[in-house]
This record gives sequence, C-alpha cells and structure tokens, in this order.
Amino acid sequence: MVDKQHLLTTEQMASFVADGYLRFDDFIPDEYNKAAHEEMASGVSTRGGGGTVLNDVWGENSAVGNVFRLPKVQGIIQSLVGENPLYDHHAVHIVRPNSETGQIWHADAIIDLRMHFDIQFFYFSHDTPREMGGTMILPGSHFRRVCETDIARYQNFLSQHAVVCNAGTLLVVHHGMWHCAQPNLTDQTRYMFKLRLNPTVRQLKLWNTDDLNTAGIRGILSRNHRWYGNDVRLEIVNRIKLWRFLIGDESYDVGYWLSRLENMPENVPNVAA
Ligand SMILES: O=C(O)CCC(=O)C(=O)O
Ligand SMILES: [Fe+2]
Repeated sequence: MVDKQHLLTTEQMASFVADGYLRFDDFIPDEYNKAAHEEMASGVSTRGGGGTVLNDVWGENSAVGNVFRLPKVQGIIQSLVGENPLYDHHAVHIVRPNSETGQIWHADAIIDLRMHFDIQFFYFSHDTPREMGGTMILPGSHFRRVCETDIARYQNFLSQHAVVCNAGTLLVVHHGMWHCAQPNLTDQTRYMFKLRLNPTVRQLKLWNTDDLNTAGIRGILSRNHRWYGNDVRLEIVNRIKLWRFLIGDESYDVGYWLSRLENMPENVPNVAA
C-alpha cells in the first residue's frame, strides 16, 4: 500500500467522476521522461499480455515501468483501481512529423457496461505544444458509451480540451472518455504512452477519504461542460450513480435529483381495512 499522502483526495475523485479525467501537469521528473522517451523510440517490451498483474509487466530496468512505479503514480492507480490492478494493454501512440490530419473522434473499447471502470493513462514524456497536437479529449463524455468510432462524424465540440503540456504531464481518464489524436505540424515525432488498467477489487473508497464529507463535492458533481446542452441533468444523475457506488452510500444525492426517481407512486399504500 502506498503512503496515504500519495492517494487522491475526495475532491479529486469527484472531479474524476464529473469530468472523466484528472490532469497532472509537470508531474513526472525529467530524468524519467528522458529515459521513457528513449524507450518509446526504441520499443517498450512487456512480460506478459492482457490480464497480467501490473507489477509483473515491466522489468526493473524498464523506463516506462519506473514511471508507473513512482509512489505518486501508484497513489493514483490505487485510488482508482486498487492496489493490484491488471494490465490490459499499452500503446506507444506516434504521430509522425508533418501529419496534417489527426484521428477521428472515438472512444476505446467499450464492451463492459458495468459500473466498474477501467482507467487509461495518457503520459506525455516530452513537451507537447499545440502545433504538435496533444490528445483532444471531451470532458464529461465518459458516460456516453459509444461504440468506437460512432462519433467520427463530429469535428469539434464546445469545451473540448487539447492536452497541450510540458514534458512529464500525466492524464488519467475513465475508459469511456471520447478522444482523438491531433495533427502534428512540427518536424518532430510526437509520442504519447497509453496504459489501460482493469480493477480487481470493488472500487469502494480506495482513495484518501479523510475529506469525504467536504462541502464542495455537490458543486463538483454538478459541473456543466456545456456541449450536452440541457442534458446536463442526465449527466448529473449519471455522476450521482457512480458517486454512490464509490462511496457505498445508496442514499447520496445532489439536491433531489436521484431521490425523485426513487419514489414509488405505483405502490399501493398498506392501509388497514
Ligand atoms: O495519440 C493520441 O493522442 C490518442 C491515441 C488514442 O486514440 C488512444 O490512446 O486510444
Ligand atoms: Fe483511442
């Protein structure tokens, strides 16, 4: 178990539930980034495929392994998917120099509709200015379980977020997040390391819950990313359901959103004759 100081806070968890991601800028130290960049260019090897315990996947000398073994990265992993998640897959995502087209909008494999969620790390080992792309994500899209490229006809969304960042930036996203690689107009290759992990334990209060009852949570869960218009109400309900699951409290509500649906007017009152 990683030291508690490295675990996520309740506010960060609520942000993950509302936005579908957390972003950690300038998070990984430079020497790790340089080594990981080199390893990505020459090839990252793993010991075992999908379903291997994460801790067994990378040898001691693996630069990428060292990044994910950092206590503060372990803290993110343990908070979201527990201490011993399974490695699902990784990919070194490359956008070649002078690529004028990006990827189409998509969500990665969504074949599991359980409340349990996988996480995906997007790790940027080198500076990624806008002209190099960055990955475009759509905050708040993770509950819209689209199948792969169903959303490919869209070009741009209100409130889309381009991950323009310095070396050492790490994103962790819910597996439902809509995203796409961007064009790379520089003469350098753009690398992004993606790692998907599966939970092996019930995702129940795995983070640092010292601030569980902090006042700001309802406000965070009510965020409006605007691209879905009035459907923000549906999104708030989706978030309450996930928050209930994470904190193990089926009575939690933000205002009267979900409780309203739990009235049972169809029940015949038990009136004595
Ligand atoms: O290269 C990127 O920025 C995004 C790659 C991608 O679609 C993915 O990680 O599934
Ligand atoms: Fe993808």
